[in-house]
Amino acid sequence: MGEIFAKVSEKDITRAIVGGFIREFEKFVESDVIIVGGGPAGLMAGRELATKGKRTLIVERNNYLGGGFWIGGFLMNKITVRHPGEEVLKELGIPFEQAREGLFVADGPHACARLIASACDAGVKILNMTVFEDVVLRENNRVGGAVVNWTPVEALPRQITCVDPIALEATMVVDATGHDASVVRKMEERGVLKTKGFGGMWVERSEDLVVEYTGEVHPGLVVCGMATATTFGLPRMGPTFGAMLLSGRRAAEEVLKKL
Ligand code: 48H
Repeated sequence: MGEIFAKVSEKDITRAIVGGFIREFEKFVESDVIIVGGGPAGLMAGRELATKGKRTLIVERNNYLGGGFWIGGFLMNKITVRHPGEEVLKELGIPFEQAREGLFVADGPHACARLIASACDAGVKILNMTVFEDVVLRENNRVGGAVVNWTPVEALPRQITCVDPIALEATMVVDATGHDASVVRKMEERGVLKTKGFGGMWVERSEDLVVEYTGEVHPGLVVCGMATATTFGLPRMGPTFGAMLLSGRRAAEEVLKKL
């Protein structure tokens, strides 16, 4: 029987994985920007920043990227955007249909896959299965990076892990952790910021407000996406994602002003 595949053994495969990881990881120990959370807002922000040549790292606690963008509303694999969100769908090459004037519907997995690919193509480095644990703080509590750990370590009971996290430095940090607003909440724990919790659903107000409030909430820290609603007590918007995409874009613009 002829052999189809190249003659490569287990040690070569292990070396390729370990070497590849270490080389890349070493480079991203210090980034221009760390984006915590790889949902639609974080991916969009990452894509825009990496496109501008900024060293951009996305820290994501799950194995998969995309957050709530995969399944959209009610486990039905459909995501919607209101005008002008469809312009971003077009830009990303995501097929969509018009549901009614000003409202567009797309397939969640297709949209999500395209957004992830576009962030990767732009040069974003992804650290998945990695959970944000704390902030690095400098003079006057300026945010200077993120303290992270492997998600499986965090998931184990404290008494059998005791694994210290490690710190990654960055000029800017973006909280794109969705409803949790994990980074802003950590600043709240430290007595630096205060979150209000997101409000009840009101699509027509919420999306504009989320984009409007996206920005720097503390020196070194920008908030975007649903985390903006949690931080400022803005109404939620349900399974419509135009504001997540535009808020991600706005976060990138705000970060660029500071780099
Ligand atoms: C590492 C973390 C941590 C952590 C969380 O939830 P997301 O999809 O967030 P957005 O803001 O990009 O989009 C929100 C949208 O999906 C949504 O839910 C909407 C529009 N809801 C409206 C409504 O009315 O409810 O993604 C956040 C990502 C996820 O992948 C998390 O796993 C990740 O952040 N994450 N990653 N460390 N501590 N916390």
